[in-house]
Amino acid sequence: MEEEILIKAQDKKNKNEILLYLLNNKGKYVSGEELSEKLNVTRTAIWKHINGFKKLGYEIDSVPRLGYCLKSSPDILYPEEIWKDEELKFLGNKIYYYESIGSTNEKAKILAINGEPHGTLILSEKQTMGKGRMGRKWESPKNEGIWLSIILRPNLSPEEAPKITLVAAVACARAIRKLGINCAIKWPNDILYEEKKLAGILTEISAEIDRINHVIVGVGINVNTKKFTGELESIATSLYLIKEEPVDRKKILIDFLKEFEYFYSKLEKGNFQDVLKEWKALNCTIGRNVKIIGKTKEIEGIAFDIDGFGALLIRKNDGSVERILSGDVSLR
Ligand code: BT5
Repeated sequence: MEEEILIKAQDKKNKNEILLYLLNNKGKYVSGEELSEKLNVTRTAIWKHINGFKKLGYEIDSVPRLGYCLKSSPDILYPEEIWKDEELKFLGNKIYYYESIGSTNEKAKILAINGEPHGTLILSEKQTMGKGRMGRKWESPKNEGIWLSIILRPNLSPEEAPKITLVAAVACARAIRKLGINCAIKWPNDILYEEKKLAGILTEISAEIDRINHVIVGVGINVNTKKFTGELESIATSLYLIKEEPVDRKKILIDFLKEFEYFYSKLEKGNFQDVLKEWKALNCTIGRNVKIIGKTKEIEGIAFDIDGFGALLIRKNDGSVERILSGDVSLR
């Protein structure tokens, strides 16, 4: 049975100001009186909320006369952790946060059909049926990674949708590189480190012939996985395994969201060239001998460029050029 545990579904407008106040004053005592005056809430309400945060794993000291002091935050991707950063404009204005779910992409699809707005973010600590492309499985163990989906309602034609995968790949690679990890993008949807997969992207679209209804971008980043087993042992890696120490998931998540907004806004303004330029600077596919395994055929040759739609251009051994829109690439 697929378990679904929703912790919170909330608009940024209604964010929990008490938690934000504590987060912004971490390590300091704030009195109940101060909280109640500044935030216009009763002392009883504050007390109730504080107990709720403690249940989530926030370590909060309460000392008579001194007040409350947030000592440490749990390693969870709680929405207020994202909202405490004021920089995001549309991404995460609404957040669905799960402890467990089948697949964030599947949930996002339902929410998109129900009319949830552009930029809605679906996050889960764990996926029981995480999806890769073409019916493949994405391992998403609890608290070990970032498993998210974004609902987008872009003003693009359906054939431009692959551009969004490139935006997500650039954002993901840049967020990871901030840790000093020299990862690279493998066309179309992988983030690799030393040829091992660190993150994957699954873009799904709902469209009519000439119009996109919505796009769901799913991103999975292996953060603190200590060990991969079975098939994944030789092909997957995590930030923990690279850095040899635990990595703060909240920071990666926030960095990713900021980068995504930045490059997505380029796309929206018609500056896709800027995305492409960055993609090219971060990729490990162009210039390589590749084999593309498509649904119906295999193609071998040199990947020499991507075009203005994000399609991969391959020069085959006979000199002819193929334009690849989707498929699995193996680097030779
Ligand atoms: C992908 O597919 O790389 C897309 C992965 C997208 C996952 C996110 S998580 C949040 C959102 N909700 C979802 O349900 N999905 C998205 P693909 O290129 O088809 O790669 C899948 C293959 O990667 C599998 O067949 C495995 O070989 C391998 N794999 C599975 N789990 C992995 C992991 N955690 N890390 C690295 N490789 C993995």
